Amino acid sequence: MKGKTAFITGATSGIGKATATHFAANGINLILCGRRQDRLDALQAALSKHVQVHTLNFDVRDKKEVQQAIAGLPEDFQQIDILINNAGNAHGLDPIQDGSTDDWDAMLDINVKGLLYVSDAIIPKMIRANSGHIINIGSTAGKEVYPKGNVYCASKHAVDAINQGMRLDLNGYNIRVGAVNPGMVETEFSEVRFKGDADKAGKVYQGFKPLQAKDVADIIHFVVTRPYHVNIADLVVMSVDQASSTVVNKA
Ligand code: NDP
Ligand code: 8X3
Repeated sequence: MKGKTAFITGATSGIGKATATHFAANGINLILCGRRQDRLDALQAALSKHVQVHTLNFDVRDKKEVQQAIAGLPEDFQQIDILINNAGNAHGLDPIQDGSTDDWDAMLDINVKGLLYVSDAIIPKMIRANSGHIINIGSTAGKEVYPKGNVYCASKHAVDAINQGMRLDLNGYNIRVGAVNPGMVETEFSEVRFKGDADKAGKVYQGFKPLQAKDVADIIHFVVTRPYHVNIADLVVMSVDQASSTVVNKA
């Protein structure tokens, strides 16, 4: 994998940031994406000591921005060997009858349409190269539905379907496609879900040992470092304390 280039969306925090750090330590060049420029700059400064790093600032919801950012990549970063479709989040945790349509728009636009816009811009490069690896970050929320999870779960079920669809349609192009579906991971995810309420977010991870972003990054690195003919199609990972979205062994 040394000298290959990975394109990571949502690299400014959580799973994406941990994956960028883990990849850099293993010699994988990086294209890091997000909207928070200060964080992109800090990551570039830290990780470019180890590998080549290019940053792109765009909102995955903005189709034009996505297309222009990827079309304008410098020559050295034109070939993308690994795409980590990670940018995403939950907005709200409400029964469907109380849900906000703005929250629903955000989740479907970011987690589903954003993932598609980025993939649309990168898949042709992989087809031309007759090589590539796409990892879609799904969730246990894409495998089951939990109370009040309604639209977030729908968005991750869509990622599950898109992952399967990509693998079917790209069969024959020598491109690996697979999903990594984590259970609860302690990141900024719940802070975003609860709109900055750190107390409420912190309680989600209290009383048990949740996955950490670096645990998921380690698994993503394992997935990309298998022999090229080995494609891990769909991987679910949870804390030992978690059995399903709703069954969590809390002290
Ligand atoms: P974080 O909130 O820590 O990170 C989310 C990342 O997505 C940030 O880097 C953020 O960057 C980026 N992002 C969010 N919205 C946009 C947007 N509109 N355009 C571009 N980038 C965006 O959460 P996680 O690391 O936990 O989440 C990463 C992925 O993992 C998500 O797809 C999430 O659904 C999934 N997941 C998370 C789990 C968890 O329990 N934490 C469990 C299962 C799956 P910026 O704000 O700078 O744009
Ligand atoms: C994030 C995990 O359980 O909050 O996808 O849906 S959960």
